[in-house]
Amino acid sequence: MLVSYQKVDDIGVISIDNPPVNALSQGVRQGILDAIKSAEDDDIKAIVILCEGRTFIAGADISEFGKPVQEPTLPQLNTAIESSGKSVIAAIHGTALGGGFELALSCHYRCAQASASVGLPEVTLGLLPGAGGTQRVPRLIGVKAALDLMTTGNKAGANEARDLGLIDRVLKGDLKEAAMDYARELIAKGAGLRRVRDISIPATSFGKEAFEDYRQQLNKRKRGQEAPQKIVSCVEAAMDKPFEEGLAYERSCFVECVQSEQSAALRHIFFAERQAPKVAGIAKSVVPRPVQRVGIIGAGTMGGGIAMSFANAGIPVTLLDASEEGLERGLALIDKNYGISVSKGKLSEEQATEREALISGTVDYEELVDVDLVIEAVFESMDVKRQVFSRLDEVCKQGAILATNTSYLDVNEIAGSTSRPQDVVGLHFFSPANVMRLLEVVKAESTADEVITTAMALGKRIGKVPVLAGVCYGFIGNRMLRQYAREAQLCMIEGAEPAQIDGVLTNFGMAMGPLSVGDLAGLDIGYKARQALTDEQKGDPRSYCIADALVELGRLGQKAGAGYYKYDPDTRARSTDPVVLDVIREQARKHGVQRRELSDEEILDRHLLALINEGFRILEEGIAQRPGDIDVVYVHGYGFPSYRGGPMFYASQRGLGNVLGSIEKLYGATGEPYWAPAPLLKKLVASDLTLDDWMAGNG
Ligand code: 3H9
Repeated sequence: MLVSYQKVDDIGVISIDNPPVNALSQGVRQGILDAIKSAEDDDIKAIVILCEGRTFIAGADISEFGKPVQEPTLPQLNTAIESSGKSVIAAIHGTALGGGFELALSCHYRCAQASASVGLPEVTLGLLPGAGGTQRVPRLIGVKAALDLMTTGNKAGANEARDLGLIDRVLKGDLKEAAMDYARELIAKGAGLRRVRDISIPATSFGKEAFEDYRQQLNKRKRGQEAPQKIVSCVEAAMDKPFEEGLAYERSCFVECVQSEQSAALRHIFFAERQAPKVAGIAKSVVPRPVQRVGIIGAGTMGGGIAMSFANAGIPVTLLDASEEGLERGLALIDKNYGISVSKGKLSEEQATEREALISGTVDYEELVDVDLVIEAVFESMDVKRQVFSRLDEVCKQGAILATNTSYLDVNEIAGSTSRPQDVVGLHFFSPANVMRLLEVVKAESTADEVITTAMALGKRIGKVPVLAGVCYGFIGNRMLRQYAREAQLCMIEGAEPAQIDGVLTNFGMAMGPLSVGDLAGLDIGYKARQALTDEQKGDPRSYCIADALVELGRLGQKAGAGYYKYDPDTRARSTDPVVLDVIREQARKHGVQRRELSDEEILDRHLLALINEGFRILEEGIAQRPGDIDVVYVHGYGFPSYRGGPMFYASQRGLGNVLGSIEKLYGATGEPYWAPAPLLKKLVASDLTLDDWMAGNG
């Protein structure tokens, strides 16, 4: 039964049991409403609402959005709870989120276990709290704190929530017993009904100007997103309008959000992230190997970032470098990074010290005999990697997983340099590895299912979003990135300035434009990598000649104060540099390119279509398991705006026929083989199928 009601002495207990997270599906809403009605008629003095399983209600059932609304709606239920003539007490454990916390806010009292947390994360789904949250929270904690809570979507731990005024009591001991004691205490005190809707917000507490400032700040922090701005409007309504009118206004804004493309995109990403670690074809009986200690080879920026990711999750790490100096530099960088987290208030001194203590350094491979997993993050050269792996093969215990963080190299070949290819896997982290959430798990020909399962479980344990990729040059993300980066170079040589290209892509919502990314990463990296390639491998010289010319002028990017832009040495502010424009024109002349004006639309389309066309190839070749995996890769590894759902979702929204038509036009105009439409895209359009149809096996 989803909801049960039981009378215990003079208290009615409503218990919700809808695993895994007690989401408020229609059956749950109906069950609670029925139970409230039964309790009203019963001879009791108070009602306690609590949940079975691992958590209090984690929100509305997200999978119901976009489908016809079924009554009772959550706002209807919450009104019924708040209107109850008996005191209703929410007893929270785990996470009370979104609609779940709004239900608790409609109760007359809230208590929570110390380990619980509460929050209104709707904004992360392109929504706003639509069951009274925007009207009740400001009444409880004031306008500014309410805006911060709802526009960030951050959770507050029980103690913090009590200090803010969101909950009334932090409980000790067993949830049910402690909640019943609290209810008895309230009855004994004659505490009565305390309805949040009856609390008024002082009209002077946050003026019109303050709302305007807040909106502008949000425009910067949440550029392009609709829901955060609507949250501000709802909170403004909470101040200006009577409760019922505010609630009606909130409802209309919520309905607009649910129907928006942004919310559809964010909900897609929510489910895609959770789907990604699931690997088709691996039996449920395959269990992950235990991982208690990790080794990392290479104390550079990448190795250090990976070490921090594990230490942050409480997993001890042995960091190995070939030289004492390299090791010292690496450990010093880790120390500096933790120091920055402390100075920004993200970690306490104590937490930083604890985490740092989990990382020990060595130059001796023998110290890796006990590790359960070792991740190699050394220089990107097959010879060097082969040497490292054969050494690991000698020292590591049987059953240890040997992983490479390579971005491009053939994981099959790396696995072949060991006597245990079944234990070798790619674990491709993204820089900065302690921050970026994407983890590509690269399955080589011989990688054992158990190793993949372990990698997925471990990825989740350290807070990453693991995505399975097959072996090919660049796996999922970097293989697509090559196509995208090529278009940035070609748009430049054909007539666009770096600032136009970056501007078009950041206006679309990308975290950074492609040329700013190049300057940040350092232009010398690509340059060095190209030096190792033959002319044929390098491809069309127009797609790298400007970058090469800049490197040869010493313009290595931000670190040199100059790259595609020049950078102010003090503020790091970037500006257009006429020298670069000369270089671009000179290269265009050299390669016989007639420069012209490029429209913003053309620039945007070429970049996005390049990603999408390659995405379809990757899908058809089985390099990615599903379109949603590609989207997760782009959102979490490459700054693609989550509110656009990733390149494949964007393609579906735009219409595959339209996408194909645009790619065919580019192919017709350029004749370049990379613009030949991906066969899968053609096939789907020809048979009028969607990507979902294809995934369901109907292609
Ligand atoms: C809302 O409430 C709107 C209201 O304001 C207004 C309404 C009118 N619905 O994350 P996990 C599934 S908007 C449906 O791996 P964890 C999830 O897909 C909602 N399904 O577990 C997964 O399925 P599967 C506001 C949901 O322990 C399984 O549960 N609330 C929902 O790492 C386990 O999830 C939120 O945004 C849902 N609401 O984390 C909270 N939530 O096993 C969203 C989860 O098939 N949820 N599932 O892959 C979360 O943040 C995390 O799930 C939570 C648990 C922290 C609760």
